[in-house]
Amino acid sequence: MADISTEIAEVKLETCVFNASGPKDETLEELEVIARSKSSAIMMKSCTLLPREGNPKPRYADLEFGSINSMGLPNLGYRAYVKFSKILDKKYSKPIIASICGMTVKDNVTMFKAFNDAPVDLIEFNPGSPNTIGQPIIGYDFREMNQLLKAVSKVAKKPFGVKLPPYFDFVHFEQMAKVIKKYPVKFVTCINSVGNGLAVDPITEKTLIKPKGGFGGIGGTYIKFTALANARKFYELFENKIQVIGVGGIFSGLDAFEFILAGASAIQLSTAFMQKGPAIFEIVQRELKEIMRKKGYEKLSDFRGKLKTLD
Ligand code: RRO
Repeated sequence: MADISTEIAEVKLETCVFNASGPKDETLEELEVIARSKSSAIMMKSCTLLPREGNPKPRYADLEFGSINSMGLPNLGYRAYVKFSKILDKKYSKPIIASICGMTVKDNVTMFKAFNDAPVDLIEFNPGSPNTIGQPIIGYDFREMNQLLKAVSKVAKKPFGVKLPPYFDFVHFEQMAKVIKKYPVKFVTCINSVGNGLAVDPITEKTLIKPKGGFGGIGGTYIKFTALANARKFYELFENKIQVIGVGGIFSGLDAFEFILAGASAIQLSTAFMQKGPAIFEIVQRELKEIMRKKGYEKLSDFRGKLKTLD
């Protein structure tokens, strides 16, 4: 049987497939569903200093080939996730990942410090949701990213990575990579949803979601090629010194295979988990093993990053 285990920042994962921050990972009940599934880690919802209700509903909609959301960062506040990590750590043996998404530099520093003393294995720093009303997507502001990474790097004791928005221009990839390389960032997660799409219902002539005039982050198959490009580009720019986790439009083992070929060390399921439920983790893992068996690959490093180009 093919071995699809991996390591992120030296944390061992039984398989390379786990849940993305966002869908169905806000409450302890939801996190326990993930803990009992085949997800190889328990990723928690991005948290803020104080609990947030999030944006008005409806704020998520399934689309033919994906999803649109403008959740607005609903979460129970970081103290709840510190507490949940202790409960999950006692009950289950899987790595636990906190996702931090503070509104200010100070909030982020406070939360990084708090998770230093919690039984989380990794931290995924999400510097700015695409849907927080009145807040820009921080990942597009390279100066602000530099300030944030400088501040959190000073206090972080757990290995951490950065969840990035999609980039579309080679210059932007290079600028972001240059900032990230200055700090002890262990991995990047590519990509967050593609910000500010618009989905309409032609019958009712209304937008599908309520917040922000109907604008929201697009996920699922629509964004797979953008996600693959981002995973590939950062893999090339980081030359194996900083790992890449792929997320965006992965529904099958074949999708997962493509991301690993592009250079990803692990992959996350977001819209697929939202739409298909916890059984999807095992399906993707089984399909990936089957593809590897047919191709004669025994482990991920046999093909990871080895995408061929036509020149
Ligand atoms: O909660 C959200 O609206 C949200 C977040 Br924090 C994020 O990082 N990405 C997204 O698509 N939605």
